[in-house]
Amino acid sequence: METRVVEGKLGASGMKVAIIAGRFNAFIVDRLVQGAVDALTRSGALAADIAIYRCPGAFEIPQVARRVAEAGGVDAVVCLGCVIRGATPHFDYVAGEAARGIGELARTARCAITFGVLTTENIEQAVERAGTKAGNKGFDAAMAAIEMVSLLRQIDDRAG
Ligand code: INI
Repeated sequence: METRVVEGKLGASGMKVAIIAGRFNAFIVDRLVQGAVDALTRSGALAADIAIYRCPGAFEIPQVARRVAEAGGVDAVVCLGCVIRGATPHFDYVAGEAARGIGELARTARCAITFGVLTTENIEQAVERAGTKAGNKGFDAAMAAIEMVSLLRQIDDRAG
Protein backbone atom coordinates (compact mmCIF):
# COMPACT_ATOMS: atom_id res chain seq x y z
CA MET A 1 0.00 0.00 0.00
CA GLU A 2 1.26 3.45 -0.89
CA THR A 3 2.01 6.05 1.73
CA ARG A 4 -0.72 8.68 1.85
CA VAL A 5 0.56 12.24 1.52
CA VAL A 6 -1.89 15.04 2.17
CA GLU A 7 -0.66 18.42 1.00
CA GLY A 8 -2.08 21.74 -0.10
CA LYS A 9 -2.47 22.71 -3.72
CA LEU A 10 -1.55 26.19 -4.86
CA GLY A 11 -4.58 27.43 -6.82
CA ALA A 12 -6.48 30.34 -5.25
CA SER A 13 -9.48 30.55 -7.55
CA GLY A 14 -12.66 31.21 -5.58
CA MET A 15 -10.68 31.90 -2.41
CA LYS A 16 -11.72 34.77 -0.15
CA VAL A 17 -8.79 36.30 1.69
CA ALA A 18 -8.38 39.07 4.25
CA ILE A 19 -5.06 40.86 4.57
CA ILE A 20 -4.43 42.59 7.90
CA ALA A 21 -1.69 45.22 7.56
CA GLY A 22 -0.12 47.41 10.22
CA ARG A 23 0.41 51.07 9.26
CA PHE A 24 3.62 51.38 11.27
CA ASN A 25 6.64 51.25 8.93
CA ALA A 26 4.17 51.65 6.05
CA PHE A 27 6.91 52.03 3.46
CA ILE A 28 7.82 48.38 4.15
CA VAL A 29 4.35 47.01 4.90
CA ASP A 30 2.92 48.46 1.68
CA ARG A 31 5.46 46.35 -0.24
CA LEU A 32 4.39 43.27 1.70
CA VAL A 33 0.75 44.00 0.85
CA GLN A 34 1.66 44.36 -2.84
CA GLY A 35 3.50 41.03 -2.69
CA ALA A 36 0.56 39.29 -1.02
CA VAL A 37 -1.98 40.65 -3.53
CA ASP A 38 0.35 39.66 -6.37
CA ALA A 39 0.63 36.08 -5.05
CA LEU A 40 -3.14 35.77 -4.62
CA THR A 41 -4.22 37.22 -7.96
CA ARG A 42 -1.52 35.38 -9.93
CA SER A 43 -2.74 32.18 -8.28
CA GLY A 44 -6.29 32.80 -9.46
CA ALA A 45 -7.98 34.81 -6.69
CA LEU A 46 -10.23 37.67 -7.79
CA ALA A 47 -9.23 41.18 -6.68
CA ALA A 48 -12.82 41.59 -5.45
CA ASP A 49 -12.35 38.59 -3.12
CA ILE A 50 -9.39 40.21 -1.35
CA ALA A 51 -10.04 42.69 1.47
CA ILE A 52 -7.29 44.73 3.10
CA TYR A 53 -7.75 45.84 6.72
CA ARG A 54 -5.29 48.42 7.99
CA CYS A 55 -4.60 48.76 11.71
CA PRO A 56 -2.21 51.06 13.63
CA GLY A 57 0.68 48.67 14.20
CA ALA A 58 1.77 45.07 14.64
CA PHE A 59 0.44 45.02 18.21
CA GLU A 60 -3.13 45.48 16.93
CA ILE A 61 -2.91 42.84 14.16
CA PRO A 62 -4.06 39.87 16.31
CA GLN A 63 -7.19 41.66 17.51
CA VAL A 64 -8.25 42.68 14.01
CA ALA A 65 -7.33 39.29 12.57
CA ARG A 66 -9.45 37.52 15.20
CA ARG A 67 -12.48 39.74 14.54
CA VAL A 68 -12.22 39.18 10.81
CA ALA A 69 -11.73 35.42 11.19
CA GLU A 70 -14.64 35.13 13.64
CA ALA A 71 -16.94 37.23 11.45
CA GLY A 72 -16.64 34.42 8.88
CA GLY A 73 -16.78 34.55 5.11
CA VAL A 74 -13.04 34.28 4.60
CA ASP A 75 -10.91 31.25 3.79
CA ALA A 76 -7.68 32.83 5.01
CA VAL A 77 -6.32 35.76 6.97
CA VAL A 78 -2.83 36.96 6.01
CA CYS A 79 -1.16 39.08 8.72
CA LEU A 80 1.42 41.62 7.54
CA GLY A 81 3.50 44.05 9.56
CA CYS A 82 7.01 45.23 10.27
CA VAL A 83 8.71 45.65 13.63
CA ILE A 84 12.27 47.01 13.55
CA ARG A 85 14.40 46.59 16.66
CA GLY A 86 16.52 49.68 16.09
CA ALA A 87 13.42 51.84 15.82
CA THR A 88 11.86 51.02 19.17
CA PRO A 89 12.89 50.25 22.72
CA HIS A 90 9.80 48.07 23.07
CA PHE A 91 10.57 45.85 20.06
CA ASP A 92 10.32 42.66 22.12
CA TYR A 93 6.87 43.53 23.44
CA VAL A 94 5.39 44.57 20.09
CA ALA A 95 6.99 41.74 18.10
CA GLY A 96 6.30 39.20 20.84
CA GLU A 97 2.63 40.12 21.21
CA ALA A 98 2.10 40.10 17.45
CA ALA A 99 3.65 36.65 17.08
CA ARG A 100 1.93 35.25 20.16
CA GLY A 101 -1.48 36.65 19.22
CA ILE A 102 -1.34 35.53 15.62
CA GLY A 103 -0.05 32.11 16.68
CA GLU A 104 -2.83 31.71 19.22
CA LEU A 105 -5.40 32.64 16.59
CA ALA A 106 -3.90 30.19 14.10
CA ARG A 107 -4.35 27.36 16.58
CA THR A 108 -8.02 28.13 17.22
CA ALA A 109 -9.42 29.66 14.00
CA ARG A 110 -11.40 27.63 11.48
CA CYS A 111 -9.77 29.44 8.57
CA ALA A 112 -6.09 29.58 7.59
CA ILE A 113 -4.02 32.21 9.39
CA THR A 114 -0.52 33.10 8.18
CA PHE A 115 2.28 35.19 9.61
CA GLY A 116 4.00 37.80 7.47
CA VAL A 117 5.18 40.13 10.19
CA LEU A 118 8.82 41.10 9.72
CA THR A 119 10.85 41.33 12.92
CA THR A 120 14.23 42.70 11.96
CA GLU A 121 17.30 44.24 13.56
CA ASN A 122 17.35 47.24 11.22
CA ILE A 123 15.70 48.92 8.23
CA GLU A 124 18.09 47.29 5.77
CA GLN A 125 16.98 43.79 6.79
CA ALA A 126 13.35 44.86 6.45
CA VAL A 127 13.94 46.26 2.95
CA GLU A 128 15.66 43.01 1.95
CA ARG A 129 12.55 41.03 2.94
CA ALA A 130 10.05 43.38 1.32
CA GLY A 131 10.72 42.71 -2.33
CA THR A 132 14.48 42.97 -2.73
CA LYS A 133 17.24 40.42 -2.24
CA ALA A 134 15.57 38.19 0.35
CA GLY A 135 12.28 38.01 -1.55
CA ASN A 136 8.94 39.34 -0.35
CA LYS A 137 7.56 37.92 2.88
CA GLY A 138 4.09 39.22 2.01
CA PHE A 139 4.15 37.10 -1.13
CA ASP A 140 5.37 34.12 0.93
CA ALA A 141 2.67 34.57 3.60
CA ALA A 142 -0.04 34.69 0.91
CA MET A 143 1.31 31.54 -0.78
CA ALA A 144 1.35 29.81 2.61
CA ALA A 145 -2.29 30.85 3.08
CA ILE A 146 -3.28 29.38 -0.28
CA GLU A 147 -1.55 26.12 0.60
CA MET A 148 -3.14 26.00 4.05
CA VAL A 149 -6.67 26.61 2.75
CA SER A 150 -6.27 23.63 0.45
CA LEU A 151 -4.73 21.46 3.16
CA LEU A 152 -7.39 22.32 5.77
CA ARG A 153 -10.16 21.63 3.24
CA GLN A 154 -8.74 18.20 2.53
CA ILE A 155 -8.52 17.41 6.24
CA ASP A 156 -12.12 18.59 6.78
CA ASP A 157 -13.36 16.60 3.78
CA ARG A 158 -11.86 13.39 5.13
CA ALA A 159 -13.31 13.97 8.60
CA GLY A 160 -16.78 14.85 7.29
N1 INI B 1 4.42 48.85 15.50
C1 INI B 1 4.90 48.20 14.42
O1 INI B 1 4.13 47.60 13.66
N2 INI B 1 6.24 48.22 14.18
C2 INI B 1 7.12 48.86 14.99
O2 INI B 1 8.35 48.82 14.70
C3 INI B 1 6.63 49.56 16.11
N3 INI B 1 7.51 50.32 16.97
O3 INI B 1 8.64 50.55 16.56
O4 INI B 1 7.13 50.72 18.05
C4 INI B 1 5.22 49.53 16.35
N4 INI B 1 4.71 50.15 17.41
C5 INI B 1 3.31 50.46 17.50
C6 INI B 1 2.49 49.32 18.11
O5 INI B 1 2.34 48.26 17.19
C7 INI B 1 1.08 49.81 18.49
O6 INI B 1 0.43 50.27 17.33
C8 INI B 1 1.12 50.93 19.53
O7 INI B 1 1.86 50.55 20.67
C9 INI B 1 -0.33 51.28 19.99
O8 INI B 1 -0.95 50.16 20.62
